[in-house]
Amino acid sequence: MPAVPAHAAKTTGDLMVTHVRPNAAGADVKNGKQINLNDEFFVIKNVTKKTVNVGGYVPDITTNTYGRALPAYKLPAGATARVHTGTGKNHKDSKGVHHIYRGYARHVLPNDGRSKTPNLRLKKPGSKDNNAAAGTISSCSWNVAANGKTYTC
Ligand SMILES: [Ca+2]
Ligand SMILES: [Ca+2]
Repeated sequence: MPAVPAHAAKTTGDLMVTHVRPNAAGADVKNGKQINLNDEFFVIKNVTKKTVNVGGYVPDITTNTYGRALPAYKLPAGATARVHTGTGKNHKDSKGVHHIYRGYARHVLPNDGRSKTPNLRLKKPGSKDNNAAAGTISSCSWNVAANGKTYTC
């Protein structure tokens, strides 16, 4: 058996939050404009043996109420998707990683996660973005996130 990390990601549902990059590489703001939004992301994995439509799942960032449900996207069995903060066309890249875009015009994941635990909850479709636990299937916590660094949940 491979060693299991002390804080291994887990889920009680079909999707699991496995990684997060809370702090996009480089500056978040340039000339008063929020930039590099798509280098801020979290990673979800379909832990089932069937395709799951991620549409409607609610990523609830526990320090704000910007939460919008994920767009419809069919994530194959066992596949992983980066869920980007900014705008783009949802797709699968040449390495087999899926990319889903949330369409914000600003960064939404706190670079400093010390004020809350967890920092991100993934909730079942129909759940509220109310910074509370109801509907949570998987979650992620971090501390002070370095520029462009990806963390394991
Ligand atoms: Ca951020
Ligand atoms: Ca929230």
